[in-house]
Amino acid sequence: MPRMEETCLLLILLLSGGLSTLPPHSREYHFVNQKMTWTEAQSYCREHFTDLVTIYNSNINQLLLSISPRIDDSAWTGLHDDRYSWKWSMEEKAFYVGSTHEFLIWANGQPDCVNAKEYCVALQGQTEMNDRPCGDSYPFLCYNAKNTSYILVKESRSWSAAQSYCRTYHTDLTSIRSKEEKSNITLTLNGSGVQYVWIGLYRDPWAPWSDNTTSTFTNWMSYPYKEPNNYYGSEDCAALHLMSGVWADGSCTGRDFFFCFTAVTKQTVVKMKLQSEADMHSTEIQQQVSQQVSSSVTNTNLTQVQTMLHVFHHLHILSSCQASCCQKD
Ligand SMILES: [Ca+2]
Ligand SMILES: [Ca+2]
Repeated sequence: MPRMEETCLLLILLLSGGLSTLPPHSREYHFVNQKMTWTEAQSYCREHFTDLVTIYNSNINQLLLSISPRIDDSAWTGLHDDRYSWKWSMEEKAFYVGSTHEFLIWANGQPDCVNAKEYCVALQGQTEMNDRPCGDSYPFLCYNAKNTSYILVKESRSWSAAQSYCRTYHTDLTSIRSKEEKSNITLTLNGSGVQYVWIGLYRDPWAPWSDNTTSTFTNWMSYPYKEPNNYYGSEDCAALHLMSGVWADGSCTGRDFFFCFTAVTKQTVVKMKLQSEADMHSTEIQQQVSQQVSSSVTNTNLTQVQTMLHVFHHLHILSSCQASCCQKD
């Protein structure tokens, strides 16, 4: 008795990755030949592409040079420095310290990030805050949570050495999170004569990038100027020099060309050939097969991947079982 004819089905699955799982190489880069402020450039990139560029390594830096003109001018990157992105040492999470605050008061003109080097906060004149170079040595204020006390250590140390001391002998460098805490600290400092005293406020400079990712790669100019230098006092955005590819901080309100990127959705194509004695021309059978394949794919290690199956658009019923396709044995 002749065997029932086998039909074969070719399934092509397109698996599309979510944006957050994409490595940097699946991005497309764009040079925008218009001059805008950093904020305008950011809006433009977000509207027309994905965001301002993040530079993860020297290859991307080179790539940006290769798509832009060699002129003595600069283009914004997604790198910026947020002067209000402070954290308390004790909590290590973001704490917004705006320009005005009930009990945290910045001294006149602060935070000014002189020479792009001031990323730790000291109380100045015992009451007002000033961002200072973390390597400077000052007396410091520890907090002891066991007996809710504030301890002034008059021996001068760098901010991180002061932090280690407080963490070893007490709880941490002090926070100032309420009016009460502020008055206790004022009492502790009263009559001590200290000019600057470290508290627990600090920040990570130049992080994150506009698209909210972080990159440890930097390519700051080292000669003739050592950048970033905050030379004009409000240089919180980073531009790439189009001749040399090195970076410099500049005023965010200045107008520059800029680089955007587009996140490219990664697609993995999986081809499957199925053979069966069932009638593959039957829509019902096709649906069953498709459902089974879908569930087996989504249950595997591709759970991180947003799985989209376009099975039926790419479903080809092979006219006959060619040797290369479905021969048994
Ligand atoms: Ca300062
Ligand atoms: Ca500069």
